[in-house]
Amino acid sequence: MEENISDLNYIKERGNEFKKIMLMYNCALKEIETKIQIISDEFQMLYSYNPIEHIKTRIKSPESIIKKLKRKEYPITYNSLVNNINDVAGIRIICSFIPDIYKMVEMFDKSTDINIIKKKDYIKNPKESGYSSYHLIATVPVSFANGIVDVKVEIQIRTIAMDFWASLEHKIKYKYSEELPKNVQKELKECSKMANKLDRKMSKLGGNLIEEFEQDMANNKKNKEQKFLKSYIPLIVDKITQNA
Ligand code: 0O2
Repeated sequence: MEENISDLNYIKERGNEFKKIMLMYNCALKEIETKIQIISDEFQMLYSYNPIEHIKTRIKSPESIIKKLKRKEYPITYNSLVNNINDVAGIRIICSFIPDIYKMVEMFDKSTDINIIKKKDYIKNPKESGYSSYHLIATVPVSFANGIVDVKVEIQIRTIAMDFWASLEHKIKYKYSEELPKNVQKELKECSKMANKLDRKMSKLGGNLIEEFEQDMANNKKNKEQKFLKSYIPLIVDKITQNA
């Protein structure tokens, strides 16, 4: 019989297993944060344009984990926590413009050390509440003394306007112990539409920035290839002719 962890005091005081699981998620967050920080630094250096405004990480609190397991009617055990809760470790990437979000997703798709297992596009299909963001569930390999473990991390990618709406809506929701009153829900949905309108307008204005950045990217790649051809190919050709 698996250990039931619904007693919060028990896991806080005696839950050694819980601490080990949380350590695993903490390490995964550090790994992924470093990888994203490198992408961000590289963008800044190569293209003088960085689609990332800022990054936030968080580990879900024990209270929140147990609440989610209960809400989704999953068993309240360690196994169930690891298998059913995808966002114990969460990283939020705040981008400047909407197209930047899709650029980031493209980059994650190409990454060989971050494995995407699920994608949810709440920008094209916002949630009933008005929430919009792009969610990725990924695994990152983390090296421990006993071997490598693939740990799940939720990556939320959104613009400043989407983040503004989600953060404030979260706070407003907290004010009410029960479900939000219908009129508040309606107003929040209205606010989400306004934020979306602002986002699209700003993205339209920033469109040239993105095009310039893409052009830079293409030129940079071309320059690098030309540099490689100019400096290394003659050496290789020399070597081949010497050996002939
Ligand atoms: P908190 O407080 O952020 O920890 P899954 O099992 O992954 O398929 P899940 O996790 O239920 O399903 O799905 P979802 O809805 O894709 O992602 C949940 C997370 O997105 C939430 O985590 C929030 O962070 C965010 N989110 C989703 N809907 C809303 C919303 O209407 N308003 C706000 N502000 N955030 C939202 P948690 O665990 O619910 O909360």
